[in-house]
Amino acid sequence: LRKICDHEERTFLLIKPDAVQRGLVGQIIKKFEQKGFKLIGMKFMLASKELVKNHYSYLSNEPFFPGLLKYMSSGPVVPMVWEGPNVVKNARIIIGITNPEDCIPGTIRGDFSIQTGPNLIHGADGVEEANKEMYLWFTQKELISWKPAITTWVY
Ligand code: RTP
Repeated sequence: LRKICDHEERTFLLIKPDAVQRGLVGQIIKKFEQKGFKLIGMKFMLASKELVKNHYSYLSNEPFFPGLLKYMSSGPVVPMVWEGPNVVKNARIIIGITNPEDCIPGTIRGDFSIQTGPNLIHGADGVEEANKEMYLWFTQKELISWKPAITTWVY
C-alpha cells in the first residue's frame, strides 16, 4: 500500500468540442475517476481562438493549424486538472495515441473516435507541459487541493 503524498503529480486534460457535442463528457471523466485519480479542477467554457493559439503554439506552422483553431473554439470544452501517481503518462495511455486508427480498444480514442483531428480529448505530454497548460486554463484559486475524508488506502 502506498501512502498519500502531499505533492502528487498533476496533469492537464481538455475534453474537446466533439466530445461535448457527442455527449461523451461523463464517460470520459469516468475513466479517470474509476482509475483512482483525483479531480483537482474542472470547468465548462468556450475557448477563444487566442487561448487555443497559446495552448497549441508548438503547432502554429502546421498546415492543419487554422482548422485546429476553428475546431477547438467551435463549442464548449471541459478543461480539467487531475492528480495522482504518474498521472501525466497514465492519462496519455488512457486517452490513446493521436491517430485513432492505431489506437487500441479500451482507450478513449480507440473506443470513441475514428479521425486524427476531432479526437475527443487532449492530455499534456509531460510534467512541465502539464504545469504550463494548467495555468493557461486555470487560475491558482480554481485548483482545489483536497484530501479523502476517511480512507487512506486508495488514492
Ligand atoms: P493532444 O495534444 O490534443 O493531446 O494531441 P496529441 O498530443 O495526441 O497530438 P498533437 O500532435 O499534439 O496534435 C494536437 C492536436 O492537433 C490535431 N491534429 N490534427 N489534421 C491533422 O493531421 C492533425 N494532426 C493533429 C488533433 O486534434 C491533435 O490532438
